[in-house]
Amino acid sequence: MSWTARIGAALALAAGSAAATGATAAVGHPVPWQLNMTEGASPLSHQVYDLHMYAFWVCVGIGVVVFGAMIVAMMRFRKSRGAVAETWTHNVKLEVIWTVVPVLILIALALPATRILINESNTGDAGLTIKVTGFQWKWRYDYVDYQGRPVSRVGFISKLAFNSDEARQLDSGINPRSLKSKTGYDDYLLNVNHPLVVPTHTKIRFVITADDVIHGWWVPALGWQADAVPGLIHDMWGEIDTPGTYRGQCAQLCGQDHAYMPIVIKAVPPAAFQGWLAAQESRARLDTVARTVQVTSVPAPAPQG
Ligand SMILES: [Cu+2]
Repeated sequence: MSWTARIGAALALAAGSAAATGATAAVGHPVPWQLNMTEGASPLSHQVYDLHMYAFWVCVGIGVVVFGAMIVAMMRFRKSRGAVAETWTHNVKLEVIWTVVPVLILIALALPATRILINESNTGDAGLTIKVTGFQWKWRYDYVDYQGRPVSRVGFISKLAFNSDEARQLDSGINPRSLKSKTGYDDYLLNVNHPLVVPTHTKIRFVITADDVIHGWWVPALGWQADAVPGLIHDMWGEIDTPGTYRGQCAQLCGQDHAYMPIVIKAVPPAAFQGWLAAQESRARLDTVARTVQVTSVPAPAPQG
């Protein structure tokens, strides 16, 4: 294959992977050899992505100007072309320009970034509130309220899926590559026993804390990462547009099994979520009734004397 054909093939491959990236980035999943960040699946992550692209093009502009000036200086003003160096050492006008221009660039970058930071902390008017608690080495999710009404005792521990946990043990004899989902997706160390179920098209307020050490709750598709600190509450929000599975990890080094506490969010349409939540609430109610019956049916001690 000639060089031009090789370059053409490489460009075609790059264009193909860019197209694939564009298609999958819309639902927040990275693809192999992806070069850019994912767009994520929440209004906040879209804003973060747009800011990233804006900052990227500002950097490209600065790069073109700086390297362009260097190349022009090297080509036109070199000794072999008879250039003679100037002898002045200060130029007030030039110094004002190279101070003011970077300040203006920094302000132009800081303004949209600040706008997004303010938007990130606006957790008001949420349709669903979920409390996220980090433990060594698992997560607990408690549903606090939904559509303005308190949720009654719906909460669970979400930890590494049993098959991954089994395979990761020393001398387990299980090939991690054999752990594939039904769709053929390699999900070793990525799945949990109970995913966090959330409705789509609903503003979700996450209140994030920890019970032992500092963890970090990070789902890239939501566009942010929040530290989970014992004794502190951080609140953030997300709103997922597309039903699907979104994955994340603990983002603070929290101990020996830090790498084994993945996060899985399952986003379903609101009607399906309501059904799921009602089933969880009635199960919690039945559980309470069963415990009460157990306690009250314990035979009273025989009278003495
Ligand atoms: Cu952790």
